[in-house]
Amino acid sequence: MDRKMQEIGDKVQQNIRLSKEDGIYLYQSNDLLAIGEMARTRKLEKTGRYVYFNVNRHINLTNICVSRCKFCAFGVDEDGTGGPYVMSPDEAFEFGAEAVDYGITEFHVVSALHPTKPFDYYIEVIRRLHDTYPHIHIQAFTAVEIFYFAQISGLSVREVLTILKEVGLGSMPGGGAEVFNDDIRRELCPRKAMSEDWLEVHRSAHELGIKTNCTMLYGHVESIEDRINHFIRLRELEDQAPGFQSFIPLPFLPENTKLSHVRRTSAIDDLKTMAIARLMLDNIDHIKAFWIMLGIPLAQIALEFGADDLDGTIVEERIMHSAGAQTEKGIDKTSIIELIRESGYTPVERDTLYNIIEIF
Ligand code: V47
Repeated sequence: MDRKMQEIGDKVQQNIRLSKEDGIYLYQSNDLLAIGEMARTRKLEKTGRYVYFNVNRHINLTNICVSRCKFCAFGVDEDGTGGPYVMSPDEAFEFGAEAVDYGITEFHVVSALHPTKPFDYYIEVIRRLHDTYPHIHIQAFTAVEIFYFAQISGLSVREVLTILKEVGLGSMPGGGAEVFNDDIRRELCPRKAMSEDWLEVHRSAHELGIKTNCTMLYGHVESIEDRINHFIRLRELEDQAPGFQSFIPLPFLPENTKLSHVRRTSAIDDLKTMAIARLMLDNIDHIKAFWIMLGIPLAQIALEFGADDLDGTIVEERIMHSAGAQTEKGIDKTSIIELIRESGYTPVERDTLYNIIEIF
């Protein structure tokens, strides 16, 4: 181990925050096991041998989207190819209700930026699910959607969040963050919230007592410096307005996107990113290995690289599968418990807010 790596190791041991230069150094290093070991130590300090999962159902209300981000294979035009669909509030309700008997504790509702549906439509979807199943937590709408709802309704972001909270929104997922470099956003996704907009929505949510997650989409056109800047902006927001529960690194899946020429990230990059996220995001407790994207074998290994959560059982994932994810669209609870046990960790079913439901 060289001197700089030793220095970073000492900082990690003494809980001293890593700098931007440290983060870049880690990315440039080939000493994957040293990086993994530091991240594993941090994970063990934070959450011991627990590895969390939840039993949830994803409901993607529509794939019709005015944003049409270059990295996305899910969004389509209203009158175009690719099977445009939009669920009515009744259909969304039925789709969610089907999963209730499987013991889900969370509805994970994410939409697209639909050209004509009014804000009332989204309110109605949340209200219906919450009124019938008040015990099931609703995690809904990325910051990009919330920002869009404010634009289409003429309300402020704070008003949009307050209304959604009143009808049953419990927390927000972390999507839409992509990478906080507005030159890249202008190139890949110019028609949606910019970096500061995304961060401000999460700040408002945290101030209103709504917990959120955060993500980073990596492995497209961004640089290592962009990734480290992204981590730094997330942890600065968490310092100022705490409320992030977990971070989910999202490796870019190029299939069926306008960036299909880009090579998929390597396992080395995925594991490094997991570990460096754990080390840089010292004020965010949970790091998720989203098995849907990584695949189960790599998600299991990621548990040795700082991850402490495998997300959920999901049932029917659409966004990543449009972009070529080869994994199943869902997994049952017994299998998720088994794969955590196989990795030598203790499976813990959690609710969305990380309250423990059962330790297996
Ligand atoms: O915002 C879109 C990303 C996100 C692709 O908060 C892609 O717990 C890779 O954010 N390749 C949506 N990624 C999913 C998401 C999420 C998933 C699971 C859990 C949570 C959580 C959040 O997926 C989008 C975008 O950043 N994305 N297209 C693609 N081709």
